[in-house]
Amino acid sequence: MKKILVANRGEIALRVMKTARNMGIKTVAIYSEADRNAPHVKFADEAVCIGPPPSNESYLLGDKIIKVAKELNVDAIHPGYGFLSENAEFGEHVEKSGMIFIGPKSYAIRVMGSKLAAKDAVKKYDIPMVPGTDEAITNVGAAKEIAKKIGFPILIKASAGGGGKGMRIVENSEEFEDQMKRAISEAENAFGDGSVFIEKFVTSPRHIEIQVLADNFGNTVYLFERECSIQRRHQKVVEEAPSSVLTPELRKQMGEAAVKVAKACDYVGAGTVEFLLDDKHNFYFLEMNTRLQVEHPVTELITGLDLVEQQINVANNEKLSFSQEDLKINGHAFEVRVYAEDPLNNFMPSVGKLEVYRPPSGKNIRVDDGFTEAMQVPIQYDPMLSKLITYGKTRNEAMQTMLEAISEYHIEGVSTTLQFGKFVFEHEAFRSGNFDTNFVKKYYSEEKLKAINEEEAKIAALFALKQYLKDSEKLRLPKISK
Ligand code: MV4
Repeated sequence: MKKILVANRGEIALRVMKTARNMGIKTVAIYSEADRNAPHVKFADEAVCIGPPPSNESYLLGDKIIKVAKELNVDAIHPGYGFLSENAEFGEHVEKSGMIFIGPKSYAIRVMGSKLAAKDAVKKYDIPMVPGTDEAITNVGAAKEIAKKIGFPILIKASAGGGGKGMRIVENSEEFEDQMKRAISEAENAFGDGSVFIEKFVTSPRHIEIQVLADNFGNTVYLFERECSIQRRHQKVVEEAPSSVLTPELRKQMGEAAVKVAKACDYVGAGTVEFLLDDKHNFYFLEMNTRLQVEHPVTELITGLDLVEQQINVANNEKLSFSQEDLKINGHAFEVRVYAEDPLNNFMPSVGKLEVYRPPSGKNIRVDDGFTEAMQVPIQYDPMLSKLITYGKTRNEAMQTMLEAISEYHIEGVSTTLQFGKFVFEHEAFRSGNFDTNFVKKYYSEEKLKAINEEEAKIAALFALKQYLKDSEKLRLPKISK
């Protein structure tokens, strides 16, 4: 592999290119007109503008991207996350055009893209699943009887959904028919596939996902878990590895279950198997994400592996150079996603110019970003500015480093979720490890954050005053009357 095109933008495009360059592989960037001056464009050995700002006229134009890649003699295409990364046809077209798609085979993408097909594929492997139906509901009356047996609340999920899209909670049997009708028509509209199924609603779960890695020779390993329960409306905000609640035994069980899920769909490359963990520490398979995920760095920090390097090696038809027994967890890592959103205004996207952009640096701090000072944050794309990642020998050390790194991260011109990250890392429930997916709903409010900010402003003012009073003696500054 001599040349890779990265079919993506922002921090992930840059992150993939950095590894490629370290491996002696040339890089090609594609970009939209909104991203002319973006770091991923400047970093790449070659860059091609593929269209106007809207994603469906640029980053989503699979065939155009393939054409560009062929013209530039590219050997492989890395899709990053989002955009074309879980588009089975795109992967197929890349391979048909004589290039390598750095990702799984289209079969795995298709199977896991349909929640019902995924359930069906893993059925024979004895993977724990939430009680529910495993076929598309055609008879609402019969489904209602099943729901009564399972017990309310139940959740209606769209087979073509995922990541929280197309889900509906039903509290009692009276509202069942109505909710079911809505769910089916919503799924039809959103995905062009009205297949829905029902599951028992696990009320306060943790969201734990397992990173897996597989080569073309039947070797599949798990790279342990990421705890992703701190999320807001299915948008993850803080992730960590390892989880503070898994015992070594449970870790092994979940890891081995994840490997079976990967095998069930002939998985090749880096993938993630999502589980719910209930309050009694029962785990249930939810879905598999067939891409490199945003939060992959926390896994890299605790395993010492470069996941993009592993993806490239596997795509190059190399065998994994290690086995499960070689893998050990070393230390603890956190990630805070820094979005250009205002946590004091319902997390509204806050676009504008990055008047000041100074990320922290130092030992045990990693910042994956795709922005520099004075850049405009485009409105067309995901508002994530960067990922702030910290490492420590222990969870406490990594938490402490995160709080320091947040306070050293200077961004002006747009509002960011950094102060929301600080709120999480100062919260007793988070610090003790005693939290679930309801953390944000349960503990966060704009009023609380405002109160913390005001309290801090008061303390800062008092410190300044104390210092002034001290200095005014020495420096003969004007005295403040008390
Ligand atoms: C669930 C669930 C509880 N019970 N399924 C969310 C993302 C997608 N992967 C599936 N998700 C969930 N599925 C059952 N049977 C809880 C989640 C879930 C969640 C639900 C509501 C609000 C926040 C959530 C965060 C993580 C997972």
